[in-house]
Amino acid sequence: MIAKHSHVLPGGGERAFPCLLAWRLTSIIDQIGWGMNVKNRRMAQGLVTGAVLLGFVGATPAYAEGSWSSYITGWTPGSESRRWVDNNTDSVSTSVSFSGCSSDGGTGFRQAGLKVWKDVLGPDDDKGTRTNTCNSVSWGDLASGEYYFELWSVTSGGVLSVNSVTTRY
Ligand SMILES: [Ca+2]
Repeated sequence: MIAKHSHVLPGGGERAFPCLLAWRLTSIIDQIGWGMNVKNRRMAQGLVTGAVLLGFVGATPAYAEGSWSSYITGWTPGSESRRWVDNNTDSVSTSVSFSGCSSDGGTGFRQAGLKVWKDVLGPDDDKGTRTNTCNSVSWGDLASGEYYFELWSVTSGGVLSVNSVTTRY
């Protein structure tokens, strides 16, 4: 953990609802499916759970195991995002997408250097810096762990705002 600024973004919990619904349907099948043998009941549960999750996750892109969306106002180099936990249950590349970028320099927003850190005991693990030109940048399929990104640099000026930030992992 690197203790710098504490510009932690709000968010999270967006996946709780489909999981809860899938659990409810699974328990309903448990109640009405007592006549089935265990194997058929498991299969029915799996089909319903899969259908429910597909229906909701279909709205978020590329089958990522997780994502969160937020925004940035008044970040300076050193500002950090919220943390997210990647369980590495898929092979999705970790990415940070920006849209609606502005900075306080005379020539307007050009680019932001973003560094992803793995939050570990002791010095955090640097996963590399990518140049975001108000698009999407990726770090590849990262191992399981807790991550965040840090604003490393911004051009032009020194203060960054982004209307829409989406992190997928
Ligand atoms: Ca993943």
